Parts: sequence; C-alpha cells; structure tokens
Amino acid sequence: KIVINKKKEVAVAKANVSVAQLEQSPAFNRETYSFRDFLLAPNRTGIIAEFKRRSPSKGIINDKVSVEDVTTGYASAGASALSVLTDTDFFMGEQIDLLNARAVNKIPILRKDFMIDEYQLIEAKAWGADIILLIAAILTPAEIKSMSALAKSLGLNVLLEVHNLEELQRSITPNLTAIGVNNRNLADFTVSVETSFQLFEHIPAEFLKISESAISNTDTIKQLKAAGFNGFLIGENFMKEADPGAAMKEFVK
Ligand code: IGP
Repeated sequence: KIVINKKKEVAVAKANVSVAQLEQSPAFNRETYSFRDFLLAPNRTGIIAEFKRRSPSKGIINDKVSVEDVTTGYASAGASALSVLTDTDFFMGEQIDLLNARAVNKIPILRKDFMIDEYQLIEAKAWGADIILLIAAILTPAEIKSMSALAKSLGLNVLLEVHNLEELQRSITPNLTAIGVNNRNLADFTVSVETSFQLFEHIPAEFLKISESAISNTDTIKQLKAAGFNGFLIGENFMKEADPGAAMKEFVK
C-alpha cells in the first residue's frame, strides 16, 4: 500500500532537516502565485501540465528528458500551472526536480506527492511550490481541515483530490482552493472521465474545478470546459513523447 513507506520517509526527513532549517530556505518567504489567477487567465489554457518519469500503472514513461526543458516547454505552450512529482518510490520524482522547476519558471507549481504530515507542507513551501495536493482517499476529514488551514497560513493553494461522492462530501472545508476529480481510481488504476462529469454538480461553486488524469484529446477538454471545469491535469499524454513541451504545443494549437 502506497502510504506506509511515506510515514517512514517523513520521519527520516524530519530527523535530518528541522522545520527551523526549512524556514531558512530562500523560497520559504517568497510570495506564492495565485492558482486561481493563472487558471482563469484568458491567455492561458487551464492545463496543469505534469512532469512524471514513471507511474505505478505504466512503469517508465520517460526518463530521458530534463525537468527544466519539459516545464519551460509546458509554460511556453500556455500551461496555467505545472505539476512536479516529488515521490520517489512510485514516480521516480525527487526534491531536486521541484527546486529545478522553480528556478526556471514563473507560473504556479504543484508539489505532487502523498501528503500525510504537516511537515511536508513546510517542505513544499521551502522547495518553491505554490500548490499542494491533499488526497481525500488517504486522509481523514480532520487531517484535511488542519492541513489546509496550515497551507493557507503558509500562502499555499490547496488542491483537494477526490474520486467519488462520499470522499467529496466528507472532505469539503473552507480553506481549499480547488477540487480535483481524479478520473483514475487509485485502488485499481481503472480510468473514466465520466467520473468528472458525474461529480461536477456536487462541487460547491466557490471552489475551482479540475479534472485529473486520462485526458488525451482536445474534444475531452472541450466537453469538460462546457460542463464548467476550470482546469485539466495532464501528465502521460505529454510525457510519453520525446519532447513533452512540443507535444503540448501541438495539442493546444
Ligand atoms: C496525471 P495522467 O493520466 O494525465 O498521466 O494523470 C495526474 O492526474 C496523475 O499523475 C495523478 C496522480 C495523483 C499521481 C493524479 N492524482 C496522485 C500521483 C498521486
């Protein structure tokens, strides 16, 4: 199961780098970008473009490209935000990927990881993230509430990920920025964009609405937009190409 190693990993990280040390890092006091402003900007695509070398369902997707080349390519193709995996065990992501993406981009960046501890939110800010992911399936409502309140106090935007109505209804709390419907079931990896259409009407109006995973054509984006979605999280469809930034440029043309 995915989260068990995380607890150990977080404990090791905590033992090695104190919160006080994280707070000394240059990015810790930067002003974050507004996820809302970039998602709703008329000159951008609403796409949250992801840097992902491997996934548990597909294995290696692309381990030949640099995070700088890919993310700057995405940004110039009109990405509203970037998503950078920092989970190593399942996705081959690293802290350095986020640091490197931050160094060369001026748009919001999502730290994509399994966040289970408030310490990881301090890390996210210190590493230059603007947005953190909270996955309803692995957190209690109390954890979502306290972690989103801490994120807000750090100036971080919060993307809550849900996969069904029950997760959505139990997890809503005021400090969220956006609700993402994951079209991929993390338990069995099956995908269906229908999940997004079904859950849309249950998402309260004040939150930005994102559809995540398994998006591979522009017709799907048109339909999701027509339904009212503001954002589209796309990884594999771009990463599977030799030049993911160029693939995104072609996709949005
Ligand atoms: C991207 P895709 O099918 O376009 O590569 O999906 C993104 O939604 C997916 O990577 C993802 C994910 C997650 C990864 C969604 N939720 C949680 C890790 C953890």
